Amino acid sequence: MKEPLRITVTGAAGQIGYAMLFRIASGEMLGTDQPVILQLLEIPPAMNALEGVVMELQDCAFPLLRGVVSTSQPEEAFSGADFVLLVGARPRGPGMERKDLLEANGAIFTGQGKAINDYASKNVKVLVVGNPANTNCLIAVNNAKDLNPEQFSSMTILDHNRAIALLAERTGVHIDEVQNLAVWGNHSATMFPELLSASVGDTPALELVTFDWYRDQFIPKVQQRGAEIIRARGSSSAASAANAAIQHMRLWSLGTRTITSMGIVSCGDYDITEGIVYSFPVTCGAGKIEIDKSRSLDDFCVERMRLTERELLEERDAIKHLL
Ligand code: NAX
Repeated sequence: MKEPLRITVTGAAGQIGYAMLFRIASGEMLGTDQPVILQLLEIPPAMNALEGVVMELQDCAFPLLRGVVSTSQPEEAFSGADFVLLVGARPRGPGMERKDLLEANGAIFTGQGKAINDYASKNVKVLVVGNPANTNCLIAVNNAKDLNPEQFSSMTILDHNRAIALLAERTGVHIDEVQNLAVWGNHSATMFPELLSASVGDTPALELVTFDWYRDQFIPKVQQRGAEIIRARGSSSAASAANAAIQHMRLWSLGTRTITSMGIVSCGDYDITEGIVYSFPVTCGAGKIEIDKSRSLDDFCVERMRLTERELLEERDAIKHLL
Protein backbone atom coordinates (compact mmCIF):
# COMPACT_ATOMS: atom_id res chain seq x y z
CA MET A 1 0.00 0.00 0.00
CA LYS A 2 1.24 3.52 -0.82
CA GLU A 3 2.02 6.06 1.92
CA PRO A 4 -0.97 8.36 2.60
CA LEU A 5 -0.96 11.80 0.96
CA ARG A 6 -2.14 14.85 2.87
CA ILE A 7 -4.92 16.88 1.26
CA THR A 8 -5.93 20.22 2.73
CA VAL A 9 -9.36 21.63 1.95
CA THR A 10 -10.29 25.11 3.18
CA GLY A 11 -13.91 26.14 3.56
CA ALA A 12 -14.50 22.47 4.24
CA ALA A 13 -17.91 22.98 5.88
CA GLY A 14 -19.22 24.96 2.91
CA GLN A 15 -21.34 23.57 0.11
CA ILE A 16 -18.48 22.79 -2.30
CA GLY A 17 -16.53 21.22 0.57
CA TYR A 18 -19.48 19.00 1.38
CA ALA A 19 -19.78 17.91 -2.25
CA MET A 20 -16.06 17.24 -2.51
CA LEU A 21 -14.71 15.58 0.62
CA PHE A 22 -16.53 12.26 0.31
CA ARG A 23 -15.38 11.84 -3.27
CA ILE A 24 -11.76 12.62 -2.36
CA ALA A 25 -11.93 10.13 0.52
CA SER A 26 -13.31 7.45 -1.79
CA GLY A 27 -10.30 7.75 -4.11
CA GLU A 28 -11.79 9.71 -6.97
CA MET A 29 -9.12 12.39 -6.89
CA LEU A 30 -5.85 10.50 -6.58
CA GLY A 31 -6.87 6.94 -7.38
CA THR A 32 -8.36 3.99 -5.59
CA ASP A 33 -4.92 2.72 -4.48
CA GLN A 34 -3.91 6.00 -2.83
CA PRO A 35 -4.64 6.45 0.90
CA VAL A 36 -5.32 10.03 1.99
CA ILE A 37 -5.37 12.14 5.13
CA LEU A 38 -7.84 15.05 5.01
CA GLN A 39 -6.82 18.29 6.74
CA LEU A 40 -9.85 20.55 6.93
CA LEU A 41 -9.69 24.28 7.62
CA GLU A 42 -12.63 26.42 8.65
CA ILE A 43 -13.20 29.70 10.44
CA PRO A 44 -14.25 29.40 14.13
CA PRO A 45 -18.02 30.05 13.57
CA ALA A 46 -18.15 27.08 11.18
CA MET A 47 -16.28 24.59 13.39
CA ASN A 48 -19.47 22.98 14.69
CA ALA A 49 -20.73 22.37 11.19
CA LEU A 50 -17.32 20.99 10.28
CA GLU A 51 -17.50 18.53 13.18
CA GLY A 52 -20.72 17.20 11.65
CA VAL A 53 -18.97 16.71 8.31
CA VAL A 54 -16.13 14.86 10.06
CA MET A 55 -18.67 12.55 11.76
CA GLU A 56 -20.19 11.76 8.38
CA LEU A 57 -16.76 11.03 6.93
CA GLN A 58 -16.18 8.59 9.81
CA ASP A 59 -19.57 7.01 9.19
CA CYS A 60 -18.61 6.20 5.62
CA ALA A 61 -15.75 3.95 6.85
CA PHE A 62 -13.73 4.76 3.73
CA PRO A 63 -10.87 2.25 3.43
CA LEU A 64 -8.56 4.89 1.90
CA LEU A 65 -9.17 7.54 4.56
CA ARG A 66 -6.29 7.30 7.02
CA GLY A 67 -7.06 10.36 9.13
CA VAL A 68 -9.02 13.59 9.37
CA VAL A 69 -7.79 16.80 10.96
CA SER A 70 -10.31 19.60 11.52
CA THR A 71 -8.97 22.93 12.62
CA SER A 72 -9.27 26.69 12.42
CA GLN A 73 -5.46 27.10 12.52
CA PRO A 74 -3.89 27.46 9.06
CA GLU A 75 -0.50 26.16 10.23
CA GLU A 76 -2.11 22.93 11.38
CA ALA A 77 -4.27 22.60 8.26
CA PHE A 78 -1.39 23.10 5.83
CA SER A 79 1.18 21.06 7.76
CA GLY A 80 2.90 18.63 5.38
CA ALA A 81 0.15 19.07 2.76
CA ASP A 82 0.78 17.45 -0.62
CA PHE A 83 -2.34 18.95 -2.20
CA VAL A 84 -4.21 22.08 -1.14
CA LEU A 85 -7.67 23.07 -2.36
CA LEU A 86 -8.37 26.68 -1.35
CA VAL A 87 -12.16 26.72 -1.47
CA GLY A 88 -13.02 28.96 1.49
CA ALA A 89 -13.38 32.61 0.63
CA ARG A 90 -15.31 35.64 1.75
CA PRO A 91 -18.55 36.01 -0.23
CA ARG A 92 -19.72 39.41 -1.38
CA GLY A 93 -21.86 40.87 1.42
CA PRO A 94 -24.54 43.60 1.27
CA GLY A 95 -23.11 46.92 0.18
CA MET A 96 -19.70 45.45 -0.62
CA GLU A 97 -18.03 46.83 -3.74
CA ARG A 98 -15.82 44.67 -5.94
CA LYS A 99 -12.82 46.44 -4.40
CA ASP A 100 -13.97 45.54 -0.86
CA LEU A 101 -14.34 41.91 -1.93
CA LEU A 102 -10.82 41.87 -3.35
CA GLU A 103 -9.51 43.42 -0.12
CA ALA A 104 -11.35 40.99 2.18
CA ASN A 105 -10.13 38.00 0.22
CA GLY A 106 -6.70 39.54 -0.11
CA ALA A 107 -6.24 39.25 3.64
CA ILE A 108 -7.27 35.57 3.60
CA PHE A 109 -5.07 34.56 0.67
CA THR A 110 -2.04 36.51 1.90
CA GLY A 111 -2.12 34.59 5.17
CA GLN A 112 -2.84 31.26 3.53
CA GLY A 113 -0.08 31.76 0.91
CA LYS A 114 2.41 32.40 3.71
CA ALA A 115 1.20 29.43 5.74
CA ILE A 116 1.41 27.11 2.73
CA ASN A 117 4.94 28.37 2.12
CA ASP A 118 5.95 27.70 5.72
CA TYR A 119 4.12 24.47 6.57
CA ALA A 120 3.14 22.51 3.43
CA SER A 121 5.28 19.96 1.59
CA LYS A 122 7.87 21.65 -0.63
CA ASN A 123 6.25 19.82 -3.59
CA VAL A 124 2.71 20.90 -2.74
CA LYS A 125 0.20 21.53 -5.53
CA VAL A 126 -2.29 24.31 -4.78
CA LEU A 127 -5.63 24.89 -6.50
CA VAL A 128 -7.60 28.08 -5.83
CA VAL A 129 -11.39 27.72 -6.18
CA GLY A 130 -12.62 30.55 -3.89
CA ASN A 131 -13.53 33.71 -5.79
CA PRO A 132 -12.20 35.92 -7.22
CA ALA A 133 -10.17 32.78 -7.94
CA ASN A 134 -7.52 34.08 -10.36
CA THR A 135 -6.62 37.06 -8.21
CA ASN A 136 -6.80 35.09 -4.96
CA CYS A 137 -4.34 32.68 -6.58
CA LEU A 138 -2.12 35.61 -7.61
CA ILE A 139 -2.05 36.78 -3.99
CA ALA A 140 -1.31 33.31 -2.61
CA VAL A 141 1.49 32.63 -5.08
CA ASN A 142 3.14 35.96 -4.33
CA ASN A 143 3.07 35.26 -0.63
CA ALA A 144 4.61 31.80 -0.95
CA LYS A 145 8.04 33.13 -1.72
CA ASP A 146 9.94 29.83 -1.45
CA LEU A 147 7.64 27.85 -3.72
CA ASN A 148 7.66 27.70 -7.51
CA PRO A 149 4.75 29.63 -9.12
CA GLU A 150 4.11 26.46 -11.18
CA GLN A 151 2.84 24.88 -7.94
CA PHE A 152 -0.23 27.17 -7.99
CA SER A 153 -3.25 27.20 -10.27
CA SER A 154 -6.82 28.48 -10.26
CA MET A 155 -9.98 26.73 -11.38
CA THR A 156 -11.57 27.28 -14.80
CA ILE A 157 -12.23 23.62 -15.58
CA LEU A 158 -15.87 24.09 -14.55
CA ASP A 159 -16.19 26.76 -17.24
CA HIS A 160 -14.41 24.45 -19.68
CA ASN A 161 -16.83 21.62 -18.89
CA ARG A 162 -19.81 23.94 -19.23
CA ALA A 163 -18.56 25.01 -22.66
CA ILE A 164 -18.05 21.40 -23.80
CA ALA A 165 -21.53 20.41 -22.65
CA LEU A 166 -23.14 23.36 -24.39
CA LEU A 167 -21.36 22.75 -27.70
CA ALA A 168 -22.13 19.01 -27.56
CA GLU A 169 -25.80 19.77 -26.96
CA ARG A 170 -25.93 22.26 -29.83
CA THR A 171 -24.25 19.90 -32.31
CA GLY A 172 -26.09 16.80 -31.09
CA VAL A 173 -23.01 14.75 -30.15
CA HIS A 174 -21.72 13.11 -27.00
CA ILE A 175 -19.29 15.27 -25.02
CA ASP A 176 -16.44 12.86 -25.86
CA GLU A 177 -16.48 14.15 -29.41
CA VAL A 178 -15.73 17.76 -28.43
CA GLN A 179 -11.98 18.39 -28.45
CA ASN A 180 -9.54 21.24 -28.17
CA LEU A 181 -11.87 23.85 -26.75
CA ALA A 182 -10.30 26.43 -24.43
CA VAL A 183 -11.37 28.92 -21.79
CA TRP A 184 -9.07 31.95 -21.64
CA GLY A 185 -8.59 34.53 -18.92
CA ASN A 186 -10.50 35.30 -15.77
CA HIS A 187 -13.11 33.10 -14.03
CA SER A 188 -15.65 35.89 -14.37
CA ALA A 189 -18.14 37.28 -16.84
CA THR A 190 -15.24 38.33 -19.12
CA MET A 191 -13.85 34.80 -19.59
CA PHE A 192 -13.43 33.79 -23.22
CA PRO A 193 -14.56 30.30 -24.20
CA GLU A 194 -12.89 29.85 -27.58
CA LEU A 195 -14.13 27.63 -30.40
CA LEU A 196 -11.72 28.57 -33.19
CA SER A 197 -9.48 25.57 -32.48
CA ALA A 198 -12.23 23.29 -31.21
CA SER A 199 -13.47 20.30 -33.16
CA VAL A 200 -16.50 18.06 -32.97
CA GLY A 201 -15.42 14.62 -34.16
CA ASP A 202 -13.19 15.44 -37.13
CA THR A 203 -15.00 18.65 -38.05
CA PRO A 204 -13.96 22.14 -36.91
CA ALA A 205 -16.60 23.38 -34.45
CA LEU A 206 -17.10 26.64 -36.33
CA GLU A 207 -18.20 24.70 -39.43
CA LEU A 208 -21.08 23.24 -37.40
CA VAL A 209 -22.36 26.36 -35.63
CA THR A 210 -22.80 29.89 -36.93
CA PHE A 211 -20.48 32.66 -35.84
CA ASP A 212 -23.55 34.59 -34.57
CA TRP A 213 -24.50 31.69 -32.28
CA TYR A 214 -20.91 31.46 -31.06
CA ARG A 215 -20.61 35.19 -30.31
CA ASP A 216 -24.15 36.02 -29.18
CA GLN A 217 -25.27 32.86 -27.40
CA PHE A 218 -22.46 30.42 -26.67
CA ILE A 219 -19.97 32.87 -25.14
CA PRO A 220 -22.50 34.76 -22.95
CA LYS A 221 -24.16 31.53 -21.82
CA VAL A 222 -20.86 30.03 -20.63
CA GLN A 223 -19.94 33.34 -18.98
CA GLN A 224 -23.32 33.54 -17.21
CA ARG A 225 -23.84 29.86 -16.36
CA GLY A 226 -22.99 30.36 -12.69
CA ALA A 227 -25.65 33.10 -12.40
CA GLU A 228 -28.18 30.91 -14.24
CA ILE A 229 -27.64 28.13 -11.69
CA ILE A 230 -28.04 30.55 -8.78
CA ARG A 231 -31.36 31.72 -10.27
CA ALA A 232 -32.62 28.15 -10.66
CA ARG A 233 -31.24 26.51 -7.51
CA GLY A 234 -31.24 29.43 -5.12
CA SER A 235 -27.56 28.85 -4.39
CA SER A 236 -24.37 28.66 -6.39
CA SER A 237 -22.97 25.61 -8.20
CA ALA A 238 -21.61 23.14 -5.70
CA ALA A 239 -21.57 19.57 -7.02
CA SER A 240 -20.31 20.62 -10.46
CA ALA A 241 -17.70 22.88 -8.86
CA ALA A 242 -16.53 20.09 -6.55
CA ASN A 243 -16.40 17.75 -9.53
CA ALA A 244 -14.27 20.23 -11.46
CA ALA A 245 -11.86 20.72 -8.56
CA ILE A 246 -11.39 16.96 -8.19
CA GLN A 247 -10.88 16.63 -11.95
CA HIS A 248 -8.35 19.51 -11.94
CA MET A 249 -6.24 17.87 -9.23
CA ARG A 250 -6.53 14.39 -10.77
CA LEU A 251 -5.39 15.60 -14.19
CA TRP A 252 -2.58 17.67 -12.68
CA SER A 253 -1.20 14.83 -10.62
CA LEU A 254 -1.91 11.86 -12.90
CA GLY A 255 -1.52 13.62 -16.30
CA THR A 256 -3.61 14.10 -19.44
CA ARG A 257 -2.87 14.70 -23.13
CA THR A 258 -6.42 15.99 -23.61
CA ILE A 259 -6.66 19.78 -23.68
CA THR A 260 -8.38 21.36 -20.71
CA SER A 261 -8.30 24.84 -19.15
CA MET A 262 -6.54 25.99 -15.99
CA GLY A 263 -5.55 29.34 -14.54
CA ILE A 264 -1.77 29.55 -14.18
CA VAL A 265 0.84 32.25 -13.69
CA SER A 266 1.50 33.71 -17.14
CA CYS A 267 5.04 33.53 -18.49
CA GLY A 268 4.07 35.77 -21.42
CA ASP A 269 2.72 33.06 -23.75
CA TYR A 270 0.22 34.36 -26.30
CA ASP A 271 1.38 37.86 -25.26
CA ILE A 272 -0.49 37.74 -21.98
CA THR A 273 1.09 39.95 -19.31
CA GLU A 274 3.64 38.03 -17.30
CA GLY A 275 2.84 37.31 -13.69
CA ILE A 276 -0.97 37.44 -13.77
CA VAL A 277 -3.00 34.27 -13.21
CA TYR A 278 -4.73 33.67 -16.54
CA SER A 279 -6.62 30.63 -17.83
CA PHE A 280 -4.93 28.92 -20.79
CA PRO A 281 -5.55 25.72 -22.76
CA VAL A 282 -3.28 23.16 -21.10
CA THR A 283 -2.25 19.54 -20.89
CA CYS A 284 -0.59 17.94 -17.87
CA GLY A 285 2.39 15.63 -17.79
CA ALA A 286 4.68 14.41 -15.02
CA GLY A 287 2.90 16.57 -12.45
CA LYS A 288 3.34 19.72 -14.54
CA ILE A 289 0.82 21.93 -16.30
CA GLU A 290 1.88 22.74 -19.86
CA ILE A 291 0.32 25.41 -22.07
CA ASP A 292 -0.85 24.33 -25.52
CA LYS A 293 1.25 26.74 -27.58
CA SER A 294 0.07 25.49 -30.96
CA ARG A 295 -3.01 27.66 -31.47
CA SER A 296 -3.40 30.22 -34.20
CA LEU A 297 -5.80 32.90 -33.08
CA ASP A 298 -7.73 35.43 -35.12
CA ASP A 299 -8.54 39.07 -34.34
CA PHE A 300 -11.79 38.15 -32.59
CA CYS A 301 -9.93 35.80 -30.22
CA VAL A 302 -7.23 38.35 -29.51
CA GLU A 303 -9.80 41.05 -28.75
CA ARG A 304 -11.64 38.77 -26.30
CA MET A 305 -8.40 37.61 -24.70
CA ARG A 306 -7.32 41.21 -24.17
CA LEU A 307 -10.66 42.12 -22.61
CA THR A 308 -10.41 39.49 -19.90
CA GLU A 309 -6.70 40.25 -19.45
CA ARG A 310 -7.59 43.92 -18.82
CA GLU A 311 -9.98 42.90 -16.05
CA LEU A 312 -7.26 40.80 -14.42
CA LEU A 313 -4.84 43.73 -14.62
CA GLU A 314 -7.40 45.95 -12.89
CA GLU A 315 -7.87 43.32 -10.17
CA ARG A 316 -4.10 43.08 -9.79
CA ASP A 317 -3.82 46.87 -9.47
CA ALA A 318 -6.47 46.87 -6.74
CA ILE A 319 -4.44 44.44 -4.58
CA LYS A 320 -0.91 45.30 -5.67
CA HIS A 321 0.09 46.26 -2.09
CA LEU A 322 -0.41 42.57 -1.19
CA LEU A 323 2.03 41.23 -3.79
P1 NAX B 1 -19.90 28.44 1.03
O1 NAX B 1 -20.19 29.83 1.51
O2 NAX B 1 -20.94 27.39 1.09
O3 NAX B 1 -18.62 27.89 1.79
C1 NAX B 1 -17.46 28.64 1.99
C2 NAX B 1 -16.87 28.19 3.30
O4 NAX B 1 -15.60 28.84 3.42
C3 NAX B 1 -17.70 28.55 4.50
O5 NAX B 1 -17.96 27.38 5.27
C4 NAX B 1 -16.83 29.54 5.27
O6 NAX B 1 -16.96 29.42 6.67
C5 NAX B 1 -15.45 29.13 4.79
N1 NAX B 1 -14.42 30.16 4.93
C6 NAX B 1 -14.55 31.50 4.79
N2 NAX B 1 -13.38 32.11 5.04
C7 NAX B 1 -12.50 31.14 5.34
C8 NAX B 1 -11.13 31.14 5.71
N3 NAX B 1 -10.45 32.29 5.84
N4 NAX B 1 -10.52 29.96 5.96
C9 NAX B 1 -11.21 28.81 5.86
N5 NAX B 1 -12.51 28.74 5.53
C10 NAX B 1 -13.14 29.90 5.26
O7 NAX B 1 -19.35 28.63 -0.46
P2 NAX B 1 -19.18 27.53 -1.60
O8 NAX B 1 -20.42 27.45 -2.40
O9 NAX B 1 -18.61 26.30 -1.00
O10 NAX B 1 -18.11 28.26 -2.55
C11 NAX B 1 -16.78 28.46 -2.13
C12 NAX B 1 -16.07 29.41 -3.08
O11 NAX B 1 -15.99 28.84 -4.39
C13 NAX B 1 -16.77 30.75 -3.25
O12 NAX B 1 -15.80 31.78 -3.21
C14 NAX B 1 -17.36 30.65 -4.64
O13 NAX B 1 -17.56 31.92 -5.22
C15 NAX B 1 -16.30 29.85 -5.34
N6 NAX B 1 -16.64 29.22 -6.61
C16 NAX B 1 -15.69 29.13 -7.56
C17 NAX B 1 -15.90 28.51 -8.76
C18 NAX B 1 -14.82 28.41 -9.78
O14 NAX B 1 -15.09 27.88 -10.88
N7 NAX B 1 -13.60 28.88 -9.55
C19 NAX B 1 -17.23 27.93 -9.10
C20 NAX B 1 -18.06 27.63 -7.90
C21 NAX B 1 -17.99 28.66 -6.79
O15 NAX B 1 -18.83 29.71 -7.11
